[in-house]
This record gives sequence, structure tokens and C-alpha cells, in this order.
Amino acid sequence: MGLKAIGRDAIFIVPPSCLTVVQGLYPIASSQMPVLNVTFASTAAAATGVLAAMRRLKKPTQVVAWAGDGGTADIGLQALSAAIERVEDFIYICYDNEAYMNTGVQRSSTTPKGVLTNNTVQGKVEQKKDLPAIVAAHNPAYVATCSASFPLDFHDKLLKAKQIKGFKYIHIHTPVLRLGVEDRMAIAVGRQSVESGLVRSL
Ligand SMILES: Cc1ncc(C[n+]2csc(CCOP(=O)(O)OP(=O)(O)O)c2C)c(N)n1
Ligand SMILES: [Mg+2]
Repeated sequence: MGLKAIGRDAIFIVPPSCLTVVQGLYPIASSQMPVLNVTFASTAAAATGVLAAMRRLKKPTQVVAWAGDGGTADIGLQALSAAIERVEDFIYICYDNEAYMNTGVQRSSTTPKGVLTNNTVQGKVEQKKDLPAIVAAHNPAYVATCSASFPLDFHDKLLKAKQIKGFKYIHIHTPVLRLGVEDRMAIAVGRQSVESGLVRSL
């Protein structure tokens, strides 16, 4: 849905995550789009560099950083904060599956309180970091929260972000397997998270 909204003239910046696995290996990336794989800490800085190169080449190519919750809320937060403060003109998407999934379900700072992961076996003690609020405190051009359980809403928010100049941030709640929750329940859990008010979709 994201690729459909973004269109063909785009470059993606992706740190280590499940998304790296989905996209596959060069030159046969499943996204069929240019993707730059970067280190965790450098996602927003790398996007800034690609954006500067595109500006220099006078190309309107859309630069999109797309990272997980660990890559955004934890390891990539400094570079993200700096890019927003510099008013870089790219879209940053964080898909929040609420854990370090690619390495086998370990807690991140966006894992909600009480959730079971492989290193919070009695349930996480600390509360979920409110990343969209942290980003909003930087006062960027656009901040949106949405859920993978409402894909058309995500699509429309991306279309809107594309029209806006400046820094755009979209946070997608993407609940998948947790210990104790079956895969087939993921979409229902996502829907109920929004409808109960546990997760914002604004
Ligand atoms: C500096 C560094 N530390 C640790 C890793 C190992 N690693 C690869 S993917 C990953 C989890 C990423 O979690 P998240 O950003 O939430 O994405 P998800 O896997 O959930 O899609 C980790 C810890 C790494 N690649 N680089
Ligand atoms: Mg994750």
C-alpha cells in the first residue's frame, strides 16, 4: 500500500529490520525500487545525504526512510531528531511492530507495558515510548499515526505527506506475532488497538 501511494520515482533508505528481509537482495529486490540499506543509527542522516544528491542532480525523486520501531525509537532517534530540526524534505515512516522482531522478538522502547517478549518473559515492566509525541514536539510539517489494520488510511496519509514540503513523519502501528498472540489475530489486534483508543490513528 505504501509503495502504491509513493509511486515509482522514489528511493528508500532502510536500516536492519524485517523490511530488509522482505525486500531481498540486490539486484532482484522485491520492491523493484532503489533501496539503500544503511546502519541503524544513520537512517535519517543517510536520507539527508540522498536528498542532497537528488537536489544537486535537480531530480524530484521522493526520498523515503522506512524503519522499524527499534531502528527509530531506540538506535536511530538521534539522527531522526537532527533531520527534523534541519527541516529535511523527506518522508520518514516507522512501522511499529512493538519489538525487535527480526532478531527473534526482543523488547524495544515501544513495546507496551505488560507485553511478553523473549527478554520480558514476565511481561515488560516499563511503559511504551510515545514516539509520535516526541516527533510532534519537534514541530515538523506533518505527523500522522495510523495502523496496518486500516491500510487505506495509511495510503491516504502518505498521499497527503507527498504534497507537503518539509519533514513528514508517519507512524504505523503494525502488531504481529508476540508471545501469546497468534499470527492470524494480528489484523484483529490492530483494529481493536485503534478502536479501544490504546493506539492513536490521527
Ligand atoms: C548496530 C546493530 N545492532 C544490532 C543489530 C541486529 N539487528 C538486526 S535487525 C534488529 C531488530 C530491529 O528491530 P526493529 O527496528 O523494530 O525492526 P523489526 O525487526 O521489528 O522489523 C537488530 C537488533 C544490527 N544489525 N546492528
Ligand atoms: Mg520492530
